[in-house]
Amino acid sequence: MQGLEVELAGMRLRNPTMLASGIMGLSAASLRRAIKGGAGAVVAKSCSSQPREGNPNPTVVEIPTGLLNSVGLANPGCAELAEELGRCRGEVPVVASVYGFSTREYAACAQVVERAGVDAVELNLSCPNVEGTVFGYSEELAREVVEEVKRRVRVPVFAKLTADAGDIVSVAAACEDAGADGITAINTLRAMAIDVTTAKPVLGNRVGGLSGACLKPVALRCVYEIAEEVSIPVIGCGGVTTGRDAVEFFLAGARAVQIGTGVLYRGMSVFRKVSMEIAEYLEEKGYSRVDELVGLAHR
Ligand code: RRO
Repeated sequence: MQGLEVELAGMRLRNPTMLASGIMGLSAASLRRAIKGGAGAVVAKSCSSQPREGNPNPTVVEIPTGLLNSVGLANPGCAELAEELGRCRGEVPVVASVYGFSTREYAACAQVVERAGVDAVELNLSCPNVEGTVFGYSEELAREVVEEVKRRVRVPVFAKLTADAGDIVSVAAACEDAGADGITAINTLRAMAIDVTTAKPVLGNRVGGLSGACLKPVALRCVYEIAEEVSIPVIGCGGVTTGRDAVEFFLAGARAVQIGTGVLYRGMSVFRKVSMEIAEYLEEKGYSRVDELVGLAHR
């Protein structure tokens, strides 16, 4: 498809759709399915230095307005995941998502996945489901992590932030100042559901992260405001299901979009479908490249 190629922190993407972290991203086989489904890049499930089993079931529930998850960073540890990611190299950029309970752990995980040959690292500064510090709630802590990781790795580093932070725009600015190569906005929002029959929270962990179409207006606002403040690329994430959703994010200032819950709604070929819908929009409006849309809503 013509006009869909984009450049993101030095990486060339065949189209601006990316698999979001956490969705099917623990094995090379599932990442390959997303690539076959047309993704321009894939982000793996977040990993920590040690393996984690995650939270008690149920960890994923569908609610009328979207999806709630409290997975709890279940992963085999960065060394094992890195091996898997090494098997996906080649066709499209592969991004590892790393998590740390300390600045040092973020940096160590980033080094492990870089050695496996990933094309970029996304720092998960915003997981809603793990006990401990959420580094993305604080400008100082986010800055510290980004600075340390940038000292240790050469691949592009993206910071994934949350609107649960008091001021996501200031956190994004601190990340840029610390050397981040891009901002991913946003992670899921802390949320819950209660079963009125049992009078208990539905998720095993009580509270989880909300994703899906209902997130789009919040994510779009964040991308719009962050894009006003920073000059590094912004990647939109939250409620992208159709090409029109993606176009809204480009107009707000995003250079690419990540799709997570949308995979559940439209299958693994959602990336190809969304790309085709973006191409149709470009043609309908007389644009030749998706880049031409980036930030137009700021005029
Ligand atoms: O694993 C999870 O529970 C999880 C993570 Br790490 C995250 O960043 N966002 C989310 O909604 N769930």
